[in-house]
Order: sequence, then C-alpha cells, then structure tokens
Amino acid sequence: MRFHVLTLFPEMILNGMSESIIGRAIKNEYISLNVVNIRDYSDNKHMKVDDYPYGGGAGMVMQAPPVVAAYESIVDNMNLDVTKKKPRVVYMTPQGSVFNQDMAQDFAKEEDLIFLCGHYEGIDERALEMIVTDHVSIGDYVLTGGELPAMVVMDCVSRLVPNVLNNEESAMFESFYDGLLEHPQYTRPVEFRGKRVPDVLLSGNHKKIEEWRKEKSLERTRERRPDLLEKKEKEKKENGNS
Ligand code: 6GU
Repeated sequence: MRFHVLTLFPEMILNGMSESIIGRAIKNEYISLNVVNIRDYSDNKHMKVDDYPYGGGAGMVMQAPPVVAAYESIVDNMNLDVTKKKPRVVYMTPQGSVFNQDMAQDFAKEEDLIFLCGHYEGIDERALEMIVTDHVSIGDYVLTGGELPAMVVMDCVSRLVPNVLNNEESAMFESFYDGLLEHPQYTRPVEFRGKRVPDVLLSGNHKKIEEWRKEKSLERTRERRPDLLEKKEKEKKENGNS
C-alpha cells in the first residue's frame, strides 16, 4: 500500500505516522508514505494558498491551482500505466460519508491512495470536481482540518495490509466475537487496591473461561452499543439464517 497525502501541515502527518505499528510498517516497507506540501505548489511569491470566498462570508478558501498542481505532481511521479485507472483521491471532509470498517476493506484493495486534507473554510469546488473520487468524514463532529481524519483512515487501512500486524497482533483482533465488543482483560497483580481478578480467569478451565468471555462480550455490547446487536440481528434475518 502506498499512501500519498496532500496537506498544508506535512509534519503533522509525518509525526503521527512515525510510531508504533504504523511506524514499523513503514520501516519494513509494507506500506509507504509520501507527504506533499500543497504550499510548495503555490504560484505566487508569498506562497499564499488561500483567498477570500467569492460571494463573501467568513473565513478563507484554499485555492484550486496549488491543490491541483500538487495532485498532478503525485500522479506524474507514479508513471501510471495508461491502461490503469486513475488513483482514488479521498477528500477528508465533515460533509463526506462516515468512515467504517467496510470502507477500510475497500480502500485496502488499492495499490495507491491519495488523501486530500483541507483547512480553513474548505477548498475551491473546481479542484474537488477535478480530482476527488471519494468524500469521507470520520464522524459527526467538527475538526480543524483533515490531517487527523486522514491518519485515522490510514491507520485503519494499514492494519488490513498483509504483514503490517504480526501473528500475535492479528490473533488478538481475529479472536473478537464477530460484531461484538471485546470482553474485559486483566493482568497481574491478582489483587489491586482490593479489586480481584475474576476467579474464573484463574481457574484454568478453558471452557468456562470461553463461556465467561462470550457472556461479558454480549453484556458489554448490550450496555454500551445496543445498536451493534440490532445490526447483527438485522443481518442475520436478511441472510435467512435466523
Ligand atoms: Cl474528515 N474533517 C474535518 N475538518 N472535520 C471532521 C472530519 C473531517 N470528520 C469529522 N469531522
């Protein structure tokens, strides 16, 4: 997987992607990260990339020319086979479709993904019309820019790329009960400030432990995310195996 990011804040992306599992995946070349500073493609001597909105109103709008020029620099460097389709360009915006695991799986099939991060009051619509293939939000709240959202999507897609997770990390995620929240976890010490680890986990009875974990998963999902249980029920009915 090759990620490309168009942004006015390249350090934010480089710093955010340099640690832990994602940092290791880049070092081991299971994914790559190409960050392009849109400001480098400004066409004026002050390196300005935004201007007042036509029609008036608050805030500034990112101009089309540097955004499209920065995008073209990426595509030119990709030496795309003429027979191949253009790369997906994902614009991170609160006006997009809300990101979920199914979208992550779809993105993970791509060889290249280009993320466009906006700031200010947005980007000139003409640039968006020319280059964007997907509009994606990470939830119903407003952030100051698209960099954190792009990192959320890249993190989620990266863990679906072969070899990014090691065996232990993969097993950890695969063992979750499908569509339910995970059961609680405990480690040493067996007693902390008067609170003990549940006896069943110390029993060595693997069947009992599995039953306990399944029960806790269901209980936790019912309490915190009843919508997930309803979704599962609905899917079951639709597949005719209720
Ligand atoms: Cl993708 N961008 C911004 N600025 N705010 C958001 C968002 C994106 N997703 C949720 N809030």
